Amino acid sequence: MSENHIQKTYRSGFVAVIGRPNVGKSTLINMLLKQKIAAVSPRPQTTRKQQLGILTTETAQVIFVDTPGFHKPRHKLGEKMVTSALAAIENADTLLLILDASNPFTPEDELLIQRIQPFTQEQQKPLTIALNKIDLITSEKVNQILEQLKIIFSTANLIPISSTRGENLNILLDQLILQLPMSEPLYPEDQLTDLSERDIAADLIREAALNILRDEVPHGIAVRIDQYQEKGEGAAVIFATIIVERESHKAIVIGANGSMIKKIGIQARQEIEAMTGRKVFLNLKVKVQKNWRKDENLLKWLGY
Ligand SMILES: Nc1nc2c(ncn2[C@@H]2O[C@H](COP(=O)(O)OP(=O)(O)OP(=O)(O)O)[C@@H](O)[C@H]2O)c(=O)[nH]1
Ligand SMILES: [Mg+2]
Repeated sequence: MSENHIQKTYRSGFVAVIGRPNVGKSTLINMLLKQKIAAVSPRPQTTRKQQLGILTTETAQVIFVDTPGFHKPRHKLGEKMVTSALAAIENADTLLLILDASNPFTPEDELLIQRIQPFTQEQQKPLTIALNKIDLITSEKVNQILEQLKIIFSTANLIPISSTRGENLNILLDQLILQLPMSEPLYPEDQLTDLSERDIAADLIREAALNILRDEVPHGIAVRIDQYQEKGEGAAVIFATIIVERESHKAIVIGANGSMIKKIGIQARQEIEAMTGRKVFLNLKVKVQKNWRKDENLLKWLGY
């Protein structure tokens, strides 16, 4: 550990990154860490369980807790996702609420805002609100939303950002660090996340499926890693199963002459190679598990 880290002014703590599905929570964490650790997709409910993104600097260690998007659950998996987002709020030192500037006040946003009130008001947990995706709207519109937010949240820090363009991310980071308690780093300096490569690989395969498949199929997909063999420093062999809820979905995931699963495999392999820095051999198969999202045992078996 470097000298700086034992200084009395060092700060370290947990930032719960919360918001409705698809507002850009995981994108923001990947951008701040300058490394992709979390799956991201244009579809809601990409993140299914908590994941830490650990950013260590000379003055602070910021432990971002990526959470599943807050929504009204319709099955056991959804319930677990929402419970895990709420647990992150409870355990964090400070809260970072992400809103999508192109659609900032949906009923889901409002429900979440209500749910965090006891923490921000009674427990006085600091709240920062990042208005994300400002690249999608005019600066007049940004100012208008900020004015509205100031009325609702008189004490929160409000920061307009664009995660994909990297706009205002340093300002946001500096603000968050000020909210953290004085403490030595809580994790080793070189640790980026709490998930294993194996878990992240499963998420990257699901991410590829979310990106490539249309229709209703993607939400009913889970990925199970059957074998993850490292072949020295430079390579890994991965066998994985894509779990779907119906026979008809299996046919869609495989595609004509296996064209779809091939596409998913290529994209997933490239992402896993980028994440691990290893050459990856990826072997995918598809299996039907009816109603897995409602089955407690299957959910456990799949790591949820
Ligand atoms: N235009 C624009 N798109 C963004 C920005 N940040 C994220 N996105 C896009 O928004 C989509 C959702 O991003 P995610 O990071 O997966 O969102 P999330 O909040 O983690 O979603 P869940 O895990 O489903 O809760 C992706 O297509 C991102 O590329 C931004 O600043 N500008
Ligand atoms: Mg996410």
